[in-house]
Amino acid sequence: MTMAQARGTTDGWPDGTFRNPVLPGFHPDPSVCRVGDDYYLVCSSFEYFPGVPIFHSRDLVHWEQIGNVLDRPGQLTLPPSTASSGGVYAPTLRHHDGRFWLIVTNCADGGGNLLVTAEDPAGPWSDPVRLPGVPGIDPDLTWDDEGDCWCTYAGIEQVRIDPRTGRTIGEPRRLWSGAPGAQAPEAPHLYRVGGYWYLLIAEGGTERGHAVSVARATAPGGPYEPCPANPVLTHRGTNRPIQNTGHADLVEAADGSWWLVLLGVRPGGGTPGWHVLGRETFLAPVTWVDGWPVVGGVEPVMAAPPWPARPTPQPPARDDFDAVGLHPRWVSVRSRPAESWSTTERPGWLTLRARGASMDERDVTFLGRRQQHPSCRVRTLVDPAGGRGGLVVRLDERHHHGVEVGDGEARVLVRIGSVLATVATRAVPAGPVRLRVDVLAPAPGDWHPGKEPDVLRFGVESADGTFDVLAELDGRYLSTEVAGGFTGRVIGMYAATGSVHFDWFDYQPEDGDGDPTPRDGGAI
Ligand code: 6LW
Repeated sequence: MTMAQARGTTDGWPDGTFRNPVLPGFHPDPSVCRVGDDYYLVCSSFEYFPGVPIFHSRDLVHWEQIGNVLDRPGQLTLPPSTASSGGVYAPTLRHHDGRFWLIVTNCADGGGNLLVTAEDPAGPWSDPVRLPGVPGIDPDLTWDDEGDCWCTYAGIEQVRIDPRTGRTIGEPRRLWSGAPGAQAPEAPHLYRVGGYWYLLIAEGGTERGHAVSVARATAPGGPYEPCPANPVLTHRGTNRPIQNTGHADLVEAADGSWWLVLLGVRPGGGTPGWHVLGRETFLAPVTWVDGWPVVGGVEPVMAAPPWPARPTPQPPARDDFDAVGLHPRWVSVRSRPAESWSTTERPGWLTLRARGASMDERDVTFLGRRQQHPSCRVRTLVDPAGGRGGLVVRLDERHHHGVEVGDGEARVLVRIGSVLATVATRAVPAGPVRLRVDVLAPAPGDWHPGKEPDVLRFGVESADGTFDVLAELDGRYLSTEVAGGFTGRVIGMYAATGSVHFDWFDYQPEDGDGDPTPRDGGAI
């Protein structure tokens, strides 16, 4: 038994291990910072509103969402012209001078790089300071010993900025572009560790060739010396279950140990492999050897950190919509106008008022949450009340499957690229109807070259729980390899016409063995 396993019996780590990903589901481009014993982490959010989900942890493994950094229109505008996978890319979160600082790119029209600050990471965050002089994506923030603030961004380039006004000072300079010939040097983060400035970057693109490389210098502006062991992390060309590893951020834990948070994916099915949950956040230990970081692997089960587990509160499986406000995990596409939703029109119910007439429309009224588990069961009780709406699994406007009710009928609608089909219908009684989707990952070892990554069963549930499956669909069409882009599946409710009411929404993770008990004892 290892030390970690011995500790596991007493400090809450099951078997002395933790499970990766630490933030499952569409949570890419993680950036992390520590303040005392508290860790905070943010992710990209693209076309979803509110933007930039922020999480808190006391052990780097268990994370609780405490808000969204860009949670009001004055901070984040995603006009209808915003394409899916446009919008909010790759934030950097830092704590400096008693405040939290977040810099991020809004790739939508009229967006650009912006900076917000907060005393409390749960918010409120300030109105944005714009940085028109900082071109490109993936901005990083760091301060040198003189107090000068440096913004480093994809390319890899750097410019000094005044973070209070957003003005640039001097000209941008090129720092490094990673391995000769490698595509997409991006996601830079710059750290002072001992006598060196370390520049951590991603390269190879965010797909199977993704990698993390590092260079160091004695001043933030360089010259940079590449690590002889680059890339310090990549899973390219391997058969590991976690692929596309890259876009990392480094953090020193309170005990002096070092860790990376990074994005990776879990492709499923046959060849070429389809990942359906988006790019997820993983945790990996780091040691320092001869002045360079060495990553201790990114695997589904990892040795527990050398401190007690501190599980964080998680939302319950069921959202009853009894509160006036919404949990921060709920996201809409591009905007959430106040007149498009209500929890008070019919108290105890969520009312969605239609704008765009289907999930194909960029202004559809939609409220969803990330699919975070390979297998899960999602249900909602919906009263169409003369309108039309339902339960949908969304990748983007061109890739979504759902079951909706209206006019006394339930129907399963499938959108795959330019093809839209109603694949099943059945009559339903007037009044509230339970809609359900089961997502089922294949059993381990169930593989052939054309095997789907998962199947989705859509249908109607009766009050005794009997599931009338109207359609069973191949999940590959709701994967990133088919749809393209940077996001992952989001499952939720929508209104296509009228005002549609939802009494509750259940998201129940299921283990591969069919046991509906979530692995973290109730946490979703
Ligand atoms: C992000 C870039 C990347 O800006 O993907 O994986 C882009 N890395 O750094 C979108 O998330």
